[in-house]
Amino acid sequence: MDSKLTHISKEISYALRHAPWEYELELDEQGFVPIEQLLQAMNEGRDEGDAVALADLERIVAESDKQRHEIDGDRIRALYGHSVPKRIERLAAEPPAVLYHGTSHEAAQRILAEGLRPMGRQYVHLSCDVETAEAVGRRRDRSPIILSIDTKRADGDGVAFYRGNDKVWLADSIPADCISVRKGSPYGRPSRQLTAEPADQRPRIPSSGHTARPEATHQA
Ligand code: HQG
Repeated sequence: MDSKLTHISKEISYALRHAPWEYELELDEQGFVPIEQLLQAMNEGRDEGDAVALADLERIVAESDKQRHEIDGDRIRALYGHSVPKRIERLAAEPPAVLYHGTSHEAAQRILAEGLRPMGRQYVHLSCDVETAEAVGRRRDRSPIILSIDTKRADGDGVAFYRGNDKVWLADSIPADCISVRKGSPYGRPSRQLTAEPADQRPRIPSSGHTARPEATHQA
């Protein structure tokens, strides 16, 4: 995907995950907004040559490295990552027996003690495979800790799981007794921690007439 589409993708994630009000958008219960309204808001203050078109959104959905957004008829939504106060409704579903979570040494120590929490987002984000979890964790740590989640045990504890996309599952929280270390040593010498920011601490910088900016963590 070229850099123009990557930039647009980050702005769509920002609008649909974190700040729809900055675009005068209102997410419906499932997080959808009318495509027409999104395009209109994104094109406000943009030069004509830089205008975002429906074809750009379609290419982003088709060509992105991750399934971040979904188009359904004349609507579009973010599939995961939300931090907006209004909770996006999701149907509980049965996850694979084991899911993974990639994180920093420092966070892993806390997670093993107190469980996984959604922090700045609406849900905890889990990966279907170790490779995806590694990529998520590398946003914060050059040599991330990979945690395994025993989803059957979590189910026994009353935890509901929700499907984000083919590789991402969501949960409200995960108790510590369902989590084990799959890879790495959380108490070993931490590698240099990187600086991906939690969803609630993202600074704003101007972009295309809005106060929006691409997410620090998105496609980084
Ligand atoms: C950590 C990106 C201390 C957690 C990614 C993580 C993903 C705790 C951070 C998606 C904790 C939250 C989401 C606890 C959790 N104590 N730290 N009890 N519980 N944490 O960004 O999962 O590219 O909100 O380990 O690839 O890293 O933007 O969640 O480090 O799919 O599409 O708190 O965002 O996708 O950070 O990433 P985040 P995440 P995109």
